[in-house]
Amino acid sequence: MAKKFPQGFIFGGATAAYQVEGATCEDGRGPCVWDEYMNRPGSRFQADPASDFYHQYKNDLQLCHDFGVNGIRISISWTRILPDGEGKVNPAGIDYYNSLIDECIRQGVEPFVTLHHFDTPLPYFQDGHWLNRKLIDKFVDYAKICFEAFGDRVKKWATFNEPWSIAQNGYIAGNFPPNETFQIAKAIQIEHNLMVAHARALSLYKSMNLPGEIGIVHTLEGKVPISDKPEDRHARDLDDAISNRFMLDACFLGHYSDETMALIGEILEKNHGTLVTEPSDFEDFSAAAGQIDFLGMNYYSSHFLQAWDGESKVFNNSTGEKGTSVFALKGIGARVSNPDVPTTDWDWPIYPQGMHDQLRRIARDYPNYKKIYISENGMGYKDTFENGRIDDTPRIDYVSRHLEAILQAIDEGVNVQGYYIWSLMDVLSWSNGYNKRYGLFYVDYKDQKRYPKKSAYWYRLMAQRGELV
Ligand code: BGP
Repeated sequence: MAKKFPQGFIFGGATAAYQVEGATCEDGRGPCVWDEYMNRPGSRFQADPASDFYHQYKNDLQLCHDFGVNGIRISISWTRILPDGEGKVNPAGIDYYNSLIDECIRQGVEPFVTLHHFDTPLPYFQDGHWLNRKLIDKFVDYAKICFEAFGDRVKKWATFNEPWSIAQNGYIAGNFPPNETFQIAKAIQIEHNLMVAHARALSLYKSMNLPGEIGIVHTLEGKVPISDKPEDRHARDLDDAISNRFMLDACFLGHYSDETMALIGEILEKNHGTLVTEPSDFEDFSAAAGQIDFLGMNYYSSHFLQAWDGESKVFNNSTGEKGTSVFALKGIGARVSNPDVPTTDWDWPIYPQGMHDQLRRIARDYPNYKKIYISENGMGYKDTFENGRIDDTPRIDYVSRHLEAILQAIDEGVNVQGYYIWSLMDVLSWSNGYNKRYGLFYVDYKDQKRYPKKSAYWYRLMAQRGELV
């Protein structure tokens, strides 16, 4: 198999505003849902200063430049731009992102900008979050301000990061605010509402004739039946429908297929829920599906599914104590361990084949997809820091096996044009804090100094040669 990446392939690094910026109270930024959440008594960690990217972005972009990282995923903090979520624009917020974007360009590091990476303004979160359709209009208004302010220089936009994580983690697994559990119908409604907001922002962007492209970032979790039994295969189909297929249909078909709705309907029935849609939603879907420029695909892991007819039960391993996770959902299935597949300390199966299979699946089921960027992939690891050296060989192994899976899919005709490692530098992990590190660059949180890990040197060599090394 060819080890060369296609011409122009992006070797990027990914970040997200809330996980790297810190400075949550500086320069007029308003509160987002996570500020209130992390500041509750008993919270295990805080978002200040995180990786202090708000002040250190020039150093980080210099590191990108020096290490061959030619693309960076950043997100815009909605409440830096609009402290109340709507109304008066905060000039300091616009200034910050202008400087950041200009510095990216100056260093030859192309910015890939996500409008919403989990950090909904606090007042909207308190007013029903994405269950409240009012938020759809608010999001589109905010998107317009960003397109107008930065759209001359930003050439890659994503509307949302991982709608499924907002829905699943907040309303099923309970490890994101509002910490609800097993509200499966609410999660499906949120997915739908987010797809409407995505579609409307995307069409707005297209109507503005700006010189860039726009898509969405989905986390595509591989779903594999643990056996060939029909009931395990059906559990796989159900989990795939709620996690992946429902939203991919909205984004790329412009409607929910009958097969998808049969699976979603079965899940809703078993959980005594309904989905509320409006006829105009499907006009919005269809208009956006005809114009979407790319899929941003985040891939970390796959799940092995077994039939499950019990009640829902979940235990989130958020400390890295291997082997403690539990995940079984009523009307869907149980995610079980596969003894042949290794896992990270946080129980995420390491399964590059799943990435290849998801890439092939996009090309097969959504042939209008145009192109894919791998917008996140990487390994959470408890790095050890010894005299300024960080030997993260397991991470290099993880990433290189996933890049091999990508190259295989490219070889088979899937159009993948870039890879953004999660993460550029060590960052705040939403529900795991600071001991789960992902970065190419180690952050010493005591003084915010950066240290290239072994993986950073490896990544640079690969980027220089344009081939897997
Ligand atoms: C994705 C998010 C990222 C990042 C990553 C790693 O779901 O888009 O923001 O956090 O996962 O997840 P975690 O930090 O939970 O290990």
